Amino acid sequence: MKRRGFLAAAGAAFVAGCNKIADSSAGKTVLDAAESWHKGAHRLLTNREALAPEYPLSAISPFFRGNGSTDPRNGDYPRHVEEGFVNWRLEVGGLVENPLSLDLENLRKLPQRTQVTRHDCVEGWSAIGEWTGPQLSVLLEAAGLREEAKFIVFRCADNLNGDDYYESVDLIDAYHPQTIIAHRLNGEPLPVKNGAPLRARVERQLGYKHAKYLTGIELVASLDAIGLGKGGYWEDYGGYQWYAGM
Ligand SMILES: Nc1nc2c(c(=O)[nH]1)N[C@H]1C(S)=C(S)[C@@H](COP(=O)(O)O)O[C@H]1N2
Ligand SMILES: [Mo]
Repeated sequence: MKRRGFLAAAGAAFVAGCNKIADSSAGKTVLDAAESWHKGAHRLLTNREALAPEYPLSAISPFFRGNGSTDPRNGDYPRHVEEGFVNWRLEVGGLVENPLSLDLENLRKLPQRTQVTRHDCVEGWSAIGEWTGPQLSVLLEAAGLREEAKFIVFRCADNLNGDDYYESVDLIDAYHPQTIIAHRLNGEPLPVKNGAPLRARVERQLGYKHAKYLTGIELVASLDAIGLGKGGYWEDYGGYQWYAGM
């Protein structure tokens, strides 16, 4: 999709959001309508395409802590660690024309973006790190979005209390130039504690949106059928807001 096409798509999504409010008498709950309005209002009041601040190398934190899952022990993950992630795959699927199954070599051969950014966790800590990887937009262009696609769901390998971690963003954040699938932190392959071998960086959003241990990127029309329906692990189980923009 060309940039212009994307802006048009975002505009269409906003109009669709307004239509939802108009339809509220026809079965939509008032809360649904309010949420649509809220998402639409963010698009009008803030420039969602603005870049997050980037920092000089000298600002990099000496230690980038790990948070949440830092050493997954479930499923095949420990085997992948032992193998050096040579058999890791990132699946791009759902509402796409050409599903992709990419290994780390495929991802490293794509054009790369490197950015020094600050990570802010709602628990009250921040860290600055240098992240490298292909832009998510490049993967989405390769896969080709179907018209119904409205959200990106990040699927993760780590299991927390019975549910694998998952997160989601809309297409504005998905196509944001600083949204990358990072495989390096501070010039080294991602450490396990920070999401090896792949994690999302969504720089305009709070820490919990930056899904680690990425196995899949799924295009969906609605978040209703994902987890408990609020769009992410912490949204479903911790009461966090879906929109975590800064
Ligand atoms: N798969 C997965 N992704 C995750 C988490 C997690 O537990 N599992 N924790 C989130 C939270 S709350 C934060 S603050 C960041 C922490 O990233 P870090 O471990 O690199 O500091 O990852 C986010 N992404
Ligand atoms: Mo966090």
